Amino acid sequence: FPSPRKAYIAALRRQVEALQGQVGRLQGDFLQYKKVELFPNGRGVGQKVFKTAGFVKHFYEAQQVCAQAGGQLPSPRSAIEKEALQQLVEAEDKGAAFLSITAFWTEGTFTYPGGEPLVYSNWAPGEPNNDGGKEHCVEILANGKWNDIPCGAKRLVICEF
Ligand code: 291
Ligand code: CA
Repeated sequence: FPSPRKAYIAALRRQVEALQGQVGRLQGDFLQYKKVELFPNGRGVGQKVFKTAGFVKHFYEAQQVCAQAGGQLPSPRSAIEKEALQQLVEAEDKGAAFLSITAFWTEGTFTYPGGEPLVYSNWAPGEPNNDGGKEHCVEILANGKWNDIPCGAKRLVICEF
């Protein structure tokens, strides 16, 4: 007969093997639902997911839409994140989309919502130009370039999760 200690270890081993099987199946199921969820209006980049709402709103309403969904407006922090957003803008074909980035606190200085300085930008040539002295929000165009615009303009809503 196995000693109580050996029997205990054997039981633990069976439990670990069962857990490994369960985690493996969960990973497979999760990958499947990720694909389903991102088709056709979402893009996953690392831990981030961008998803378009499919409609246009003023900046403040767009901000609320994303916050209510538990997300926020997009803060692309690298070229790869910018490209994912660009793909969504192109695919949706409803014109440019809002970014989270604004120049509310310091005219001419664009920041993330918390006020942190930008770690990445992709301004179109000559932008930001604060046209008319009232462009404190930012759009990403179908070519991926950024332009400052009035926050009262209506743009495609994409949220970041
Ligand atoms: C021109 C440029 C931009 C400016 C834009 C605004 C957009 O780009 O002068 O710097 O931000 O016009 O007129 O304003 C609104 N309300 O959309 C046009 C194309 C990007
Ligand atoms: Ca501008």
